[in-house]
Amino acid sequence: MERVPVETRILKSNDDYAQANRRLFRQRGITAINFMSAPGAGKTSVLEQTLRQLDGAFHPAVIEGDLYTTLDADRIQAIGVPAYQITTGTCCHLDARMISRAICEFPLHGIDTLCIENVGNLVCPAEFDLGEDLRVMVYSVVEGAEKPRKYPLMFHQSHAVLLNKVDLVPYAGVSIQELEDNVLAVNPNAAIFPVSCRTGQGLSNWIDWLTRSLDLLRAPAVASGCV
Ligand SMILES: Nc1nc2c(ncn2[C@@H]2O[C@H](COP(=O)(O)OP(=O)(O)OP(=O)(O)O)[C@@H](O)[C@H]2O)c(=O)[nH]1
Ligand SMILES: [Mg+2]
Repeated sequence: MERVPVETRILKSNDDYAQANRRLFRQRGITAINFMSAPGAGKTSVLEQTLRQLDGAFHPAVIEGDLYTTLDADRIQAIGVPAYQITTGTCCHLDARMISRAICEFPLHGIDTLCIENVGNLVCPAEFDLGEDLRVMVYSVVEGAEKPRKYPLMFHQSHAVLLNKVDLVPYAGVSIQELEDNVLAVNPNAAIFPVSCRTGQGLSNWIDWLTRSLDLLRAPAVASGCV
């Protein structure tokens, strides 16, 4: 009898659900974006700022992932964007099956951009394809410049890395140049944006990049999903 490692089987099953999600998103003309970070790096703050500033050409909705509360979905609904909360209990990441269930219950009619905020965790979320088109990592600069080398997977997997909380650089004493070099060492293709959700610094560059990426992904010629 062939022995299949449990982790391999879990990821294979996840990939099947992710492919089904991806097909469904394509059919409905939805671009899905997976926002990942360690707890508290600023995913919901980035979403609040981004959704406020995306122009009316986009029709977004948000799926929130958290262990227990609906606090983040409440924040998104408060700015007038539809939001659905997945509470994972003890599970430290979202998986494609959770997204598959959520999109059965959460009407996506008229939605063309689905933002998914993953559970706060610097490691596990990056291992699970959700069927998304874009992966965006939010990193709090106060955590230090060396983390991309210590925890490379999420940095490596992400199309864009937002270096958030740059307003705190004077207090944290972290070098943004060293941090950017370390991100590029594990992911030379990453689009990197030093930003502050507190002061608004750098957000327009990020929004421009996101808008261009969404336009490209919506164009039929790049229906393969690569940016
Ligand atoms: N100084 C500063 N604080 C920020 C910035 N962005 C977010 N914060 C604060 O950081 C804390 C966490 O922000 P959230 O947006 O909730 O972070 P999150 O990644 O969604 O957190 P979880 O969903 O719990 O993982 C909040 O107190 C925010 O006000 C920033 O650019 N500068
Ligand atoms: Mg959050």
